[in-house]
Amino acid sequence: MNQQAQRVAIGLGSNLCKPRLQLRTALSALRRLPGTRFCAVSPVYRNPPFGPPTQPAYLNAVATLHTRLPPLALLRRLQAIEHRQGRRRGQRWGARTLDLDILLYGEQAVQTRPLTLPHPEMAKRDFVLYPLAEIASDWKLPDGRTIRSLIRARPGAHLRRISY
Ligand code: ROI
Repeated sequence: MNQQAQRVAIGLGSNLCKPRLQLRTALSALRRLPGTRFCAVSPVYRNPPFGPPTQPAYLNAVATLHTRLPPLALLRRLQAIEHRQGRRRGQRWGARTLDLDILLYGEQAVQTRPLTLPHPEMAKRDFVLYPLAEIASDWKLPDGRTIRSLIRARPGAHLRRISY
């Protein structure tokens, strides 16, 4: 872990087993990651499922961290947190107790088998862009677009801000 700390954005999502509690527990786990300083967390948004509609509404939020963990080591840590909180990989796009996605890792573009950065779907997902814009609207993707500019064309009408 000898590299310089990088700013990263983590997307959190849950729609099973007390989602509010799932997010709070995951945030505590993020605060305890080694080589990592917790920076900010967005409000929580309740929103309908993207994908198959036959599942409960989601709670989503985004956290930012400064970490010395390299991308793959961070991914493994996040998967361990998901697993501890009962995540079992089943149906693609199915309901889940906890989803932790690395959205942005500095301004790096990474294309490896388990990890693509920026997260390939983030620019299409209001439930990622809206919370991220509340804590890091000036962050630039590797192609130069800011979060603020990505959100401009998106209504975000189905998102409802709630408290933790
Ligand atoms: N839909 C919403 N609203 N929020 C999510 O976090 C989420 N995660 C997913 C799928 C199933 C694609 N849909 C989602 O993985």
